[in-house]
Amino acid sequence: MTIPKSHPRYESLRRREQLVRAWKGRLVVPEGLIAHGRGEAWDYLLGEETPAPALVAERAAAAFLVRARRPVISVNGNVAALATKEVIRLATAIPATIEVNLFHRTERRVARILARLRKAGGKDVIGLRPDARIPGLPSRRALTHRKGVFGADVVLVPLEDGDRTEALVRMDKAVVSVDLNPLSRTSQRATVPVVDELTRALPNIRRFVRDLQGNRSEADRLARTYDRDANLRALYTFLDWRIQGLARARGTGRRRKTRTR
Ligand code: PTJ
Repeated sequence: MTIPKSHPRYESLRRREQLVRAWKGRLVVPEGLIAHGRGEAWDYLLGEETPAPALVAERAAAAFLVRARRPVISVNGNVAALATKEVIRLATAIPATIEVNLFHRTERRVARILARLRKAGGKDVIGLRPDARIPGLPSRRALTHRKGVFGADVVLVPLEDGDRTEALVRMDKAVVSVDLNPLSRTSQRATVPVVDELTRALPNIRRFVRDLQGNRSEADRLARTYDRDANLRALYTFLDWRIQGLARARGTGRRRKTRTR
């Protein structure tokens, strides 16, 4: 299906098409389509734009990644479907290792996602033949690499399940999450929870990485002073303001700002 660029929901529909295509190509699992719908619902509430608190978290995320000794970006099926190029651009900018790590793991799907990342220019990309296990994780998500997530000091985990975030934090790693759901266990447990849509968050983080690479003292300051609880509180306040605004607009018969189909 060709979606006209003039369609008011062009970006959202394009993302859906990308996911469906990746599902047909067996990169994405059906559960990934459900997870995407959940993310979309939150994005509606957030106004389909990066909220200011998310921008603050994205800058802090960049600071952690710039200062890291062994930064790793974890990629699953949905992330590969939606943001292969952006993951590679970010990994190149940091620079970071990319590890394919799947919740619904099959070696074939890992191989397919690896091939997609390499074809798009990914160099330091691993995932097959894992040589370590994340302690305390019963799922196949635990299978990992010493050179990747297992040995990392900072791990970027987009569209993650809460179990692994918790396990990685227990391992004393700094975990940067990207998850539109501010109530998910991932957002609640990550060191730097970025509550934003993946394809908006990754380019923002990359821009901040570029800025901070030229200003290490600012990166140090940000990593030292970043307050995740205050940032999440600001996000909840933003959500509250959005919903109150929608309620007021309805009460007065004014048009809602939320874009609808
Ligand atoms: O490819 P696999 O096997 O590793 O499986 C990937 C999924 C996504 C199915 C797996 O990690 C999973 O089940 O994730 P969850 O527990 O559903 O969590 C995904 C989270 O990502 C949810 O909280 C969604 O709100 C959020 N989300 C979905 N799409 C986006 C998103 N957040 C940001 N940007 C999105 N585009």
